[in-house]
Amino acid sequence: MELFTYSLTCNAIKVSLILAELQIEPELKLISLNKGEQKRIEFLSLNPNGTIPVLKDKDKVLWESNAILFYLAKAYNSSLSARNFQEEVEVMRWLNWQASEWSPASSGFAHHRVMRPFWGLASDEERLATLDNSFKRYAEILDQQLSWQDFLISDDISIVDISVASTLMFWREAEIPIEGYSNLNEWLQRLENQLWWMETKQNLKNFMI
Ligand SMILES: N[C@@H](CCC(=O)N[C@@H](CS)C(=O)NCC(=O)O)C(=O)O
Repeated sequence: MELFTYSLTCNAIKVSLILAELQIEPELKLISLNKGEQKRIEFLSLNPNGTIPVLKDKDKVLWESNAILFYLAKAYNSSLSARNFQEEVEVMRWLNWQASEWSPASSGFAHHRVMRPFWGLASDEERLATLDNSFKRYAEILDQQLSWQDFLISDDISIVDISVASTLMFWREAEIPIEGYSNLNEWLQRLENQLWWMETKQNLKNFMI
């Protein structure tokens, strides 16, 4: 298995988290986004969108991080998959929400406060100032969903939790305003207590050295 990735971004983090949970170590192909390697012709033949992550598993080439989560969980018979039709519908709903609403509202914090400084670029304070309101709107939805169960689609972890929590991996470093959302905080703590979460976080810290 080969993973074309740039470890620090939230969509890449999703895939690293599930691979750590499944205890699969793919061959890592680093695509340096700051050098524009994702727009090179060889890479575009794998993903015409020119974005990471891309997973190659035998003859299967997959882009779109949520589809990669779905594929890995199913292909490797993971308990992170939906267990019945009702859960499948929930997985579909929350993965779409993650991509269309939550990611735009939450990924900018780590981008501006972790990734850009890592590349030696200034964070865009004006852009950051605009993020708070939309973040609050969607954090409230998450907090509400987590008021009656431990994880987003049930009391067990699923790929939805990995997908949604990926933008919060650096919540402390990126000063993401999660205080005040007690259910969300407890959920994140439950995820942070998982060995595969800790291992992924440590790998990211090593990447930044
Ligand atoms: N919807 C895609 C988004 C992929 C995406 O935008 N990846 C970012 C990193 S998180 C990227 O490669 N950006 C580089 C670029 O757009 O040139 C997914 O979930 O995989």
